[in-house]
Formats: sequence, C-alpha cells, structure tokens
Amino acid sequence: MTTGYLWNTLYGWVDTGTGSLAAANLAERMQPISHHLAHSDTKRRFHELVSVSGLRDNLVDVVARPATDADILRVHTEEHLSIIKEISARPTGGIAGDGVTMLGNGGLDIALLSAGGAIELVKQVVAGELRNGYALVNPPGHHAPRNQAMGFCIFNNTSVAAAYARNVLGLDRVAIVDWDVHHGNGTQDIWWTDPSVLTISIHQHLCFPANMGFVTERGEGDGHGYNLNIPLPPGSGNAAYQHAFERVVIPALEAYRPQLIIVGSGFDASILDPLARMMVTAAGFRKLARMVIDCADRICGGKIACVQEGGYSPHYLPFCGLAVIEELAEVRLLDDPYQGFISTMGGDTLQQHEREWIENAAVLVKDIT
Ligand code: 6DK
Ligand code: ZN
Repeated sequence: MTTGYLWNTLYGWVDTGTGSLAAANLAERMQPISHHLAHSDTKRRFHELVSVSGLRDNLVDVVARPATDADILRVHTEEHLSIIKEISARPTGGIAGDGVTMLGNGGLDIALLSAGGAIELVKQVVAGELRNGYALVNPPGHHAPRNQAMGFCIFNNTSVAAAYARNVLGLDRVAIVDWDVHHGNGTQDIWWTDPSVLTISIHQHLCFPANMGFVTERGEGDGHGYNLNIPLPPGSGNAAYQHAFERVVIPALEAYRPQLIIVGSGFDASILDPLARMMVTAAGFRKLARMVIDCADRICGGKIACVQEGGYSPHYLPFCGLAVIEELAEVRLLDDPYQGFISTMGGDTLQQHEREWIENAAVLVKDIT
C-alpha cells in the first residue's frame, strides 16, 4: 500500500510581507528583513528535501485542486469568505483577521488550494487508493475559527477536510490530532459542539493564542468531552511528548475509534524553532508519527492524512518533516545531520512537572466513548 504526497508550487509563494513577524514598522525601528519568520521558503525547503532525498520514489503524487466555496462554507461563515475575497483582490493584499495574518494579492487562490489539498489527500486515503499520506500545504489552518483569519491561517484546512469526510464521504467519526506547538483554537472552535470530530491539540501552554488552550476547554453540549487540550510547559522535549502520546493521545484515539485520523502536523515544537520553546527532535517527531501509525493500524486500517501546519526553522524543519514522511512510507533514507549537535543540548528526560501536566489531561480520556 502506498503513501501519498502533495505539494504545489504556489504553496511556496505565500506572501508573508517584509519584517520579522508583523509587517516591518519603521516607527519601531524594525528594519525590513527579506525573510519573515514564517516565510514560505521553510516549507519549500522541506519539499526540496523530500525530492532530493529520493523519498519520492516511495511516494505517489497527489494533485491539489482548489476547494470550492461550498467546501469552505461547511466550516466557515459567508462573512469570512467574502472578506478574504475582498482583501485578496486588492493590488497589494492586506492584513486579514488578526494583526499578523498577511494575505497577499491573489492569496485567496493559494488558501483555496491549501484547503483543497487537504481534501484531495483525505479523499484518496478514505477511498483506499492510498494507505496514508502527507499534504505539505501552505498557508496553515488551525488558528482560523469559523468567522475569521488568524495566526497566519486563512481557512482551517484540516477542518475543511474533516467536514468533507463527514458530509461528502459519509464518515461518522473523524479525529484531528494537532501536534503543532501552538493551540489549535480554530479547530476547537469549529467542532466545539460536535462529537463526530474528536479534536486533540498538544501545545506549549499559552504560546499562541495568548488566552486559550487550557485543559479545561472540553467542548459543549453533545461535543462535551470531544475536545481535548494537552498544554505542556515550555522546555518539553521528546520524552514529554512521547509520554503525552502514550498517556493521552493514543488512549483517546483508541477510545474514540475514528474511521480516519487527520494530523495537523506542525514542526514548531522542534528544538531549533524560533517561535516556541520546546525541544522535540526529528527522532522525536518520527516516534510520534510511529505511535499514530501503529494506532491507526489497530483502529482504522491505517488511514492517516497528515496536513502541514506551522514550523519556522529553515534549517531543521525539513529533517523533522522528512522523518515523519519516511515513517508513513516505512523507509529510511537519511539520518538527521543535526542530531550530534542537538544531543549536546540535553533536555530529553521526562520532568516531574511535565508528568503532572500530562496527567491532568489523561484523566479526561475516560469520558470519550
Ligand atoms: N504573536 C502556527 O504555527 C502559527 O500555529 C503560529 C502563529 C504565531 C503568531 C505569534 C504572534 C503575537 C503577536 C503580536 C502580539 C502578541 C502576540 F498556524 C500555524 F502556522 F501553524 O503573532
Ligand atoms: Zn504553530
């Protein structure tokens, strides 16, 4: 059985503007810099490593198609879609949603192609044409709630794909596992009252957004218990993440028995990421992928669709991502060239306070049926 792989040249053309994080601001003496912290070159470098490593000999290309308005409107409001259309039509684009989410001229087309890429992969995995796959899409999606763009995200790609799986492909239960280091607030918002999509976010506590992602946020109404937040303290590394998967993520998936697992795959929990303070290595991400793959083999015929979220180390993200795709395809081609250097930084033991934070989430798994 095969592993799908999806990339589109336009994903490398997402316009993040100038300036290190927000737009360069001369009044604050922020000197313009060619590479925004979220510059899409980081993801293009991942794609190029997938290509030059030879890994694509073991993968089947999946071709992205733009999501339709109807696809977007399953999870977003008309107002949100029309504002994005309007900003995208401006000659120089503009700021969408919150203050940090740039949308370049024509950015609507790339955002639709990103959401549509997630749909296309899910469609082929659910149909059994692929065992699993990786959609290296951009812009990311997990911060976008129903009614706005936020945190570099225009449309919530994993949710658009989950809604497609539910409404068009007829699945009854889908799980979204979000290992991006930031909280998947948009995904949580979209499925808040809906038990047919289990949403799990493991993230650095309060890294972004500033006021969400608490373990106490569990969904409401019929959806109560079907949103699971696993906030971790800064400094968490491979051991903490692996323990959180063993104690919470995997037991939650086993209890829920989804027919499809969508992974929101960000690599900004990596030890070299500039936007967060976690310590996961390529080997750590490989292990997380392996645990989800083994779980999917037990509960849903191995059906996993990984969809790219964030990750901001142009040096290291490509190797973290490669490790995950290698694991999906069950091949080993390249070693992590940074491993020797990173192993001198320490931090790969489970700390007592990390264990306690994880237990606070583990006790909630019993309510998932
Ligand atoms: N903070 C993501 O990786 C996006 O999750 C992360 C977005 C982080 C934005 C951080 C930020 C501010 C700015 C101004 C004032 C307060 C805080 F969506 C993904 F790409 F996946 O702007
Ligand atoms: Zn992130």
